[in-house]
Amino acid sequence: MSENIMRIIDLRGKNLTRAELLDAMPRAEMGTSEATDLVRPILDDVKARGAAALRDFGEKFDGVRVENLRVPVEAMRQALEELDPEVRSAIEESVKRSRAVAASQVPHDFHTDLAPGARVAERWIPVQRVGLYVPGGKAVYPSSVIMNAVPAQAAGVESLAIATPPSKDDPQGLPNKTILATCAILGVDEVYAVGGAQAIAMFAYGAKGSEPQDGDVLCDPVDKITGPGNIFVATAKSLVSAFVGIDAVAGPTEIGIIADAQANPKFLAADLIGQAEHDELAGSVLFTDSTDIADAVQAELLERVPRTKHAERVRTSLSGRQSAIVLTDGLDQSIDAANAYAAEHLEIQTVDADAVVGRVRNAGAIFRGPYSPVPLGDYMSGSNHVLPTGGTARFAAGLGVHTFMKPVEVIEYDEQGLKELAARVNAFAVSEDLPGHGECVLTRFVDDPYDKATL
Ligand code: HSO
Ligand code: ZN
Repeated sequence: MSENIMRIIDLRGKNLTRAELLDAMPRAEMGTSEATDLVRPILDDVKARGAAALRDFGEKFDGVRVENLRVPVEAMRQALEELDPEVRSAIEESVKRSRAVAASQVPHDFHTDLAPGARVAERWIPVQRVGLYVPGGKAVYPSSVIMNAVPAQAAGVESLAIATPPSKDDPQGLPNKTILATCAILGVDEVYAVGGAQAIAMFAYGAKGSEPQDGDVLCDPVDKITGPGNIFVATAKSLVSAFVGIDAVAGPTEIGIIADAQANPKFLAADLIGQAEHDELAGSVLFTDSTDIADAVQAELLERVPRTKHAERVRTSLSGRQSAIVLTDGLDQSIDAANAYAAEHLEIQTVDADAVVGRVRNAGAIFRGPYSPVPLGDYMSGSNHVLPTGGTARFAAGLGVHTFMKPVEVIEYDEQGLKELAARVNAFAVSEDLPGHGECVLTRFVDDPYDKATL
């Protein structure tokens, strides 16, 4: 018999502390990078020379010098016309479901009345202008355009720009056609054929034009940048994050699955492979208290991995140290281990799935039951597939309408409301040796706030 593909982490009979449990959970070790030294000059050059620098970097890194950095709306319309009808129908269904969920996600303004004339309100205000980066190259994911653009639109973001690398196979360097068609479906008409760190610079600083077709300004600066990208894009995002908003910088994608003896090993094996297909570093972790299931899944993997298209990538990923079958004493320990791992995606394939869902504390998104597999969420469930990786689901949430909005409190006190608190605000201020603070309040009620005798 050939050797099993996934390693086993056996937690049975071990009563681990939280720290030990965290330590036992598999994860890839990320190398450090020298990208900063390469990225900083790109940012500076785009800041200084705008579109001229963008054209130079496109030529250098993408192998094509693009005249029309701003993609003509006509090119997007045409890409949509030429799109395979089946793919078009898939994209449209995905957009429809994502829009429905996003619409119910829009947070409501509210207020709290604390006393007569004393109210604190909260207003949710959309970010005004957002830049969305869409990678090119091997991993072109129109689904990620949907996942970023739909919540931004639902939030009421006024202007949304997309940047994606030019393709050197196109005579004008137009970006990937499915991406352009998706932009047309989404109604996004500000799209730039600009990739890499230079695209992030363009969003962060804006870019002045350098050719007549650019006008004076090619691109206005944005308030927040979202979207995935390679190490250079990620480094550029973190460098500009001092003055422009960014979403989280994602690590390799992951799946955790909690399964009991009743789960279907074919489903489990397929779902582990589906995640591993993304990347040699993708993490796939199965938590189970059933050795029969563990054995059956290993057998399924031996059968299936050689038959899937990206067999080598999948094998590398599943046999890497970031992937494992975690054997537990029972459902309780499976749940504890899954909470410690804090998977980006967590599938629950157990008899009483709802009871398990209720006990999950840490996961980017929870896929409940055998008919809610992760790829459904990747493409079309209506949920968002931009989720916290690397254990950050312990404190972070996935992308949503909230990503593109800010809650702002409005303090609404009237004379009566303030008067009731005047003496106590003053006392607090004096205790912090900031009497000028107290005088702001007192001056509204007494003739001479500096004369302590009159207070
Ligand atoms: N599973 C990926 C998203 C994706 N899958 C896009 C296919 N296309 C990270 O959540
Ligand atoms: Zn995926």
